[in-house]
Amino acid sequence: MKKSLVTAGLTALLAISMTACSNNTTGTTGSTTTQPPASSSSSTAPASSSSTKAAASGYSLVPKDTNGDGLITLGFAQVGAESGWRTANTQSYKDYFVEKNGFKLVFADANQDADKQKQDVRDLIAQGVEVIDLAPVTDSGWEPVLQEAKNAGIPLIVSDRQLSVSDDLYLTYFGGNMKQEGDNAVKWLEDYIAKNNVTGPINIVHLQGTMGSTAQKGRSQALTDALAKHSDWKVVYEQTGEFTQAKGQEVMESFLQQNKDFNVIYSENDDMTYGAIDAMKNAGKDPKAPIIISFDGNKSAVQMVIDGYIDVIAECNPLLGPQVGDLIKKAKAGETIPKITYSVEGVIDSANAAEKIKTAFGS
Ligand code: GZL
Repeated sequence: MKKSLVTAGLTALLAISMTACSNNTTGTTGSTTTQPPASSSSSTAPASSSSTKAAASGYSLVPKDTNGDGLITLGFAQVGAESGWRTANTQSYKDYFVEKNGFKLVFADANQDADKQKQDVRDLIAQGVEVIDLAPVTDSGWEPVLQEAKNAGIPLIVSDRQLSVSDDLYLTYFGGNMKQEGDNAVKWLEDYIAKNNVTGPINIVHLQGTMGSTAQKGRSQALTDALAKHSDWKVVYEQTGEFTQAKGQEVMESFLQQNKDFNVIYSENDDMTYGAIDAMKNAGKDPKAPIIISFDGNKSAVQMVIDGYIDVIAECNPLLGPQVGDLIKKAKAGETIPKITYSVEGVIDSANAAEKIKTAFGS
């Protein structure tokens, strides 16, 4: 039971005996895991999908070996290198898209700059790659560039984060369902509160990811929906930490200077969570006092669940390379390709962290 949350009926007793309690951080919450442990940390996680025949979506381009070198040249327009998730995602592409698997990789790093990324895709088109995979920094303003790729006859796949564009501008999407990830995290908190008879206000510090990315929009929407459902939940601070550890620490430091009460941190990725924990430590605050909700599932974050710092991680699988490669091969062979395929993802808490750390990605 986290020190900063009190339960109904035992409030007075707990207040007296709290100092004597062992620091049992997540207590019996493990049984509140609200999702069956998913295997999403492996790159072969099953996925849910809504099948739409390519032709029906008004998109008929498929990958072809146009230069006859016996390989499919993939141009990968990556977000940047902002987080442990991103590093693992990039590595999964560099490991998979090699000649022995029938591919050649051309890699572009947008350094988290949405405008640069649009130029990156135009450069890949100019280089004549045979298929493009776009992991978009943010989800808007892409129609012209996608149309240029279509006009050039280069099939385009969207991965990791979705786009707000019509179906006839891309071949398929593969990645996480970010709203579902947020709903998974919210459900875990609701179950924790019920199971531990927590009363009193739930004061939430909300560290948002890169604004305008569907990772941030989906995870933030889940919290917005929860606030509408629970009148005693309140966001006492909301800032973007841009999915980086440094910025996450910086925004948490500025919040702590306000000396406001809080008992939950809802942090939209592990790297910002690390920064927030460092900020609490540097300010002389007990980082194990609040409930900490994080996203992704880096190995070091799973270890922090085991050590009682993080209470729950909503999984987000970065190991997309092999599954994107499989979709490309199926499309090339003329098979029906689902328009959307989501990774199946659950939550990691004290109940399954010891098992999950065995296959957790990254360091
Ligand atoms: C999610 C991905 C997000 C991760 C962050 O699919 O786009 O971007 O949650 C990463 O760690 O920076």
